[in-house]
Amino acid sequence: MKDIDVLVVWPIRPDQMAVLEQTYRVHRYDLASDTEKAHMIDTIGEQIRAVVTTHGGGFEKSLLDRLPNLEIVGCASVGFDTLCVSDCQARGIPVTHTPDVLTDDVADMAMMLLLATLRRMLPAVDWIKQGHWVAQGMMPLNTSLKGKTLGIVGLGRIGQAIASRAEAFGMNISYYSRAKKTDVSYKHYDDLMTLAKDVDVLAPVIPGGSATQGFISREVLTALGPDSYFINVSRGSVVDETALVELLAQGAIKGAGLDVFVDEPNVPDALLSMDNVVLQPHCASGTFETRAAMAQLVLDNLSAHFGNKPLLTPIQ
Ligand code: 8YV
Repeated sequence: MKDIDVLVVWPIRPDQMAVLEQTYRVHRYDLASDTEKAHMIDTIGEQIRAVVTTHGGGFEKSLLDRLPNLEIVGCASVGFDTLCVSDCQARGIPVTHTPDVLTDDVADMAMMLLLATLRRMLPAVDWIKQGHWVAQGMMPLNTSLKGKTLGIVGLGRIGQAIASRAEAFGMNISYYSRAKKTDVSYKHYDDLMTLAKDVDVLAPVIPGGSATQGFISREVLTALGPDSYFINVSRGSVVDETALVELLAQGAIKGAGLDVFVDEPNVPDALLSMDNVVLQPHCASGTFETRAAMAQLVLDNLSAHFGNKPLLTPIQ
């Protein structure tokens, strides 16, 4: 398959990149300057049969339109809000993503944010480092997970993995989705505002993109109340981030654990100085093991396509 031209818009893990380079004729669009990118597409755009990218690298229609013989896009992420999926599918080009292999790490991140936020782990570290323990004694009390209600918005694979973890910590689980799930016993809400009023912690676990832009609105956040928390491991775009920052600053929400933001890698300055938030740099799937599995899934999908076999994880 060395005669198959693959455009790398964003690289996957080094081990899998080595296999990609050994197997296909790889063009490193990611390493090219803007001038070199334009020349690359001008000269070999017609040869490109596959694209490899990630959520961070994305794949835009302007580039798709320059690849007349593209057959498949492999993306190393479960979310695909930065890819022109519908435009690809309109041309009969499948786009593959990486569900399931990252579910546990993302759910672990949600629990880490939950625990660190409610138990105020980072202020506790400062309590020691700043000498407060010596000078003032025990730090102020914080909040148990046990007995609290976690409201999950969108009970998909990752949402259900978070729910089962939270249950193990003694939390009650409620969820919002358009349709009630028949395979779970958690309390279902078909109204987001009512869920927000009833829970202690709200966690959206829904895809990014225009359909969910600002889905967790200022009104929903306000309905949470001053003793509640917000946890986000999905996409920054699903929440009114401006409202979230204001409500956190006002104490209208008690705290937040955030792995995703609207304008990554830029995080609102106000969040950087708050002691009631735990911030992570969109690294929920950022382990050696999971990123290797995601990268391998990209390779496996390309291999299936060019081997005329069914794709493993095409976006439907
Ligand atoms: C990655 C993600 O952190 O899979 C996704 O949708 O957001 C994460 O796995 C992301 O792909 C990094 O750019």
